[in-house]
This record gives sequence, C-alpha cells and structure tokens, in this order.
Amino acid sequence: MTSPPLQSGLFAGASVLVDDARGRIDHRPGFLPPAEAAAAFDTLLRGVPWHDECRRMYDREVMTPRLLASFALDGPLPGAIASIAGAVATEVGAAFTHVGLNLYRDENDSVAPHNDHLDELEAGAPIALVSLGATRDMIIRAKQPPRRSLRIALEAGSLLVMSYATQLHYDHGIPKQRVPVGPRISLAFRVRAASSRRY
Ligand SMILES: O=C(O)CCC(=O)C(=O)O
Repeated sequence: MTSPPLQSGLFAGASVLVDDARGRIDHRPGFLPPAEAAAAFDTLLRGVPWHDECRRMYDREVMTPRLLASFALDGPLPGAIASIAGAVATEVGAAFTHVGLNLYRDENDSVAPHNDHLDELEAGAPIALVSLGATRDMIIRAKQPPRRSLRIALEAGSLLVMSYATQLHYDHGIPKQRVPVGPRISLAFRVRAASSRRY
C-alpha cells in the first residue's frame, strides 16, 4: 500500500536530492514492492509495442539509442501500467495524463542529457519516473553555476519526482556504461499541456 502525499510535497521515505530556487527532486527507492516491480517489468518487456524513432540531432538524423512506447492514461492501458499510474498519481498528487516508456536493452542504450519540453507540459506539473529491471545511473546536471552534478542509481521499483522548475535549470540523462547490464524500463509520467495532447 502506498502512503498518501504529504502536505510538504515530500513523500514518505523519500530523500530530497535538490530543493532550492531551481526546483525540487525527490527520490524514493522501494516505491513499488519488489514482486510488483519484477512482474511489471516482465509483462511490459514482452507485451508493449516497442519501437525506435529517428530524431534530428543538429544536422543529422539519428535513431534513438533505446526503444520507446507511449500511452495516454485515459485510454486503454496494459494492466501493469494502470496499476503503477494509480500508485504514482496518489503518491505525487498530480493528475498525470500520459506515460512515456523507455526500454534500455543493455549498457549501450542511453538517453542524452536533456530537459523535458516545457511547452508540452502543464505549467507547474511535476514529472515522475518509475524504474523497472536493471539498475542504471541517471546524471542530473545544473545548466548554470553553481554547477551541481548528481549521479543517482535508479533501482527497480524506485520513483524519482522532478518539479517543473528543474526542467529549466537542470539536464538529466542516462549515459551508456562500460559494465554489461541487462534491460531496464522507465515509465515517465507527465501532465501534458492541453495543446499537446496528441496521443
Ligand atoms: O529512463 C529514465 O529514467 C529517463 C527518461 C527520460 O529522461 C525521458 O523519458 O525523458
């Protein structure tokens, strides 16, 4: 059972990684019970229509170095996603509308440092990331001095919540790594701005 959101916006058992004028980032390992996290990982790995995408990076087209999927939360959903979405909405206290899934097949998959597109998000709404499968490190870096940099091990069942403001002031990414690692799935819950609710 998950605990209700606290008035402070910090959920029970979480550690606060960032909390200043540039935003707030909370990390809660063990948000999902291990058995639920493992079952959701197996179901989603096999059951989701994963695809890759060609994206423009500067002057060339590159394939995303990971597989993707996405769902509107008010449409048909795999049961595992519906269950996690409910727990995340209760915990964070936000009315998430969409979830983007990332599948990092092994140590060669990654997401480059970036911030979420704020024009696609409801102003002020947080972003919540749930991790399943293998542990991968996330690097979070302040864009301006003081140049703070954090490395967080995102374990299966953990929840990371980034406030809207952090997307202005920090980049986040999952680097490739040298050490072999198995697959990882992340679920990124967002409140999309009404103008960008296209799926
Ligand atoms: O896999 C993660 O935890 C990060 C995903 C991410 O940054 C994104 O979907 O924009």
